[in-house]
Amino acid sequence: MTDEKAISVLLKEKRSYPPPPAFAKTALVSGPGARARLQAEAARSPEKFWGQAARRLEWFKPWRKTLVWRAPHAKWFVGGRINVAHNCLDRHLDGPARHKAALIWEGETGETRTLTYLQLHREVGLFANALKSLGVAKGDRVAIYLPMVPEAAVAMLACARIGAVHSVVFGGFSAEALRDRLNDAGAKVVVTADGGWRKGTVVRLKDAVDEAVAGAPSVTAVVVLKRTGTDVTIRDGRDHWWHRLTAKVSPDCPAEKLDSEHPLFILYTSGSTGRPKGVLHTTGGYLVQTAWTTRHVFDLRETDVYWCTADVGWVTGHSYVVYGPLACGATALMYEGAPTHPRPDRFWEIIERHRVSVFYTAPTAIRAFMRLGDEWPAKRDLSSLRLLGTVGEPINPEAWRWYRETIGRKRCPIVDTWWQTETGAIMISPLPGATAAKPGSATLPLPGIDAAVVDAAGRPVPLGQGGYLVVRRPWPSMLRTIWGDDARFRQQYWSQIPGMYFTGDGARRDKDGCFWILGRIDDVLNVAGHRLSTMEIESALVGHAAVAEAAVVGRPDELMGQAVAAFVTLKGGRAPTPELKDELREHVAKAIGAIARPADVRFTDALPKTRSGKIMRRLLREIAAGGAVRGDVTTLEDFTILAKLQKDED
Ligand code: 7RM
Repeated sequence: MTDEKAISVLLKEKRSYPPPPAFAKTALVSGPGARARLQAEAARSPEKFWGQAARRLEWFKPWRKTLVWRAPHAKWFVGGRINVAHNCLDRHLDGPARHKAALIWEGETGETRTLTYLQLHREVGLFANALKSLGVAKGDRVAIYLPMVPEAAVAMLACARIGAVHSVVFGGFSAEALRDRLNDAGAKVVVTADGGWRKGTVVRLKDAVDEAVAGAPSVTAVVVLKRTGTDVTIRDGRDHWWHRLTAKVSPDCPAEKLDSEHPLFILYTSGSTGRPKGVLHTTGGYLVQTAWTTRHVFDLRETDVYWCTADVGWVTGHSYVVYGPLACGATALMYEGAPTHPRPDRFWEIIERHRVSVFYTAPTAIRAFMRLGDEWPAKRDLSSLRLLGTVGEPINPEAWRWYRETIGRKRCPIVDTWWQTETGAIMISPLPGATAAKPGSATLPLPGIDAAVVDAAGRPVPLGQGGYLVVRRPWPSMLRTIWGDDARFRQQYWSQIPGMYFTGDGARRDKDGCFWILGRIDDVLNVAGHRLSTMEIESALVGHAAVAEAAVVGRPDELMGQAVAAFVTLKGGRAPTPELKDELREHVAKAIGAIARPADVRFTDALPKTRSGKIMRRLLREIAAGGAVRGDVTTLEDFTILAKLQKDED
């Protein structure tokens, strides 16, 4: 890139886009002054601010104290009693939302289903009683391994209704990954389907469940939804068809009056070790912040058709497909299948067909659509859109502008929302009627959120300088612990920077105080917005009989943000063949899931290590990226390895 070009890119990146006046005029929070006032008010007393937000929900019993903070453990709305399903469903039945569409679903094969709040309420009541009939009680763990069908939301809400703790496992995870999660959570019941549709073929979910449950002794029952009509084996006494089970029970199931801190769900996420962590979220605080952020970040209206494209297997699906929108009484769209099936304009077709007005997706999807060409969105009527959002990874300014111009047709503000599985809800984001957007920046922490960029000692770094992204005060939807491993919770998030929650991300702030996320600084990869641990992939690789040692790093990928690059040394006598490379790729896909399949596998005689035996990851990252190795390599044990690694470029 010439200097001139580089400078113009920089200048362009610095351009800011104020809210379109027509949008700002009617927005919930309108103009930068309004946000600043809200922000200042919340900073003076975060507890008062969140208390006000909580009063928009229906509590069976009011809380005594808004926050009890014994670092690193927070309790929000202490003494309060509340039920998430009651707030997402029953609360809307007395008003005009009673017969409003709660969920509009479209299957990959083209069928659509609409469930009104009243209808969804009934389905949830039925399934809650079905769970009870299997012996599920308050506090029991229920695993949900379903495709993107309305029943996924029904199963989650049914758990919430009776106080069972759900653990949704993404349908793309392998049987082995599912088994590990069942065991870690001690799941009593698994809810699954015969199969799900993906790119025109059936994903055989029930087979994976059978394999997983064979190694998960805590599971006493499996509920199977008939979705694809695929042949499955039904084990007598253990397996139950969803439709048979719900035919035998009443739809009336009272919502349990749960303590505000009652566990709502466990969601496994990758950390910097090989074992996934069960992030635990609880009831009151989680719902308060997901509801507040859904309403304000998406400037949600009664009349919106809101579509978040995330799978319910990820936290975005929990907070912004199911709980946030339903708590707000919104109409949420849910789509089962692949974004480009059967044609590259499937998403735009869905927006056109259902008149979607708020659309929330991942940068990796945006980049993929960008590549497919403007003719696909151009053919569709996207005039219903009024707001766009992104989540999951940093968005490159080029994709941001494409999104704004080609999808938003320059009318729609874009909200770039930063948050994590652990934070439960959006933390840093524009408010679309108030904050000027900058392509690539999530802009400002939301009111009531004390995010900062600090050095290793916890001191704020000057504007413009990179540092660690931390949160200094507790927030309502924060994770409460790691399921079954509070020591890891303390160690992972609260020990690196004294007295603060460490996010694992690096960031810097510009002169306006806007946050620019620089990406993970731990051993976590972000592939197409999905979190993967390098260690987890390494341990899968060394689980293969031919592998002696493995090191996994991320390398930049234009489409997916990052791609998995593996360096492998083989056991004596094993030949480094192309077939073995493919075998190792498949091995990882089987152990974890297709998303973890390495893009590159390189065989090497040895891995570059420091004298103390640490794998030199920075060096491997540079090799994987294809660039020359720069910087200090004086601690490298064997320089010849470096030369060999760089030569092997196939
Ligand atoms: C919601 C979600 C969390 C990690 C996080 C970041 C990255 C997420 C953004 C982002 C830049 C964003 N949960 N990340 N959102 N980076 N800009 N707007 O993605 O637990 O799966 O991942 O994702 O690194 O730490 S997650």
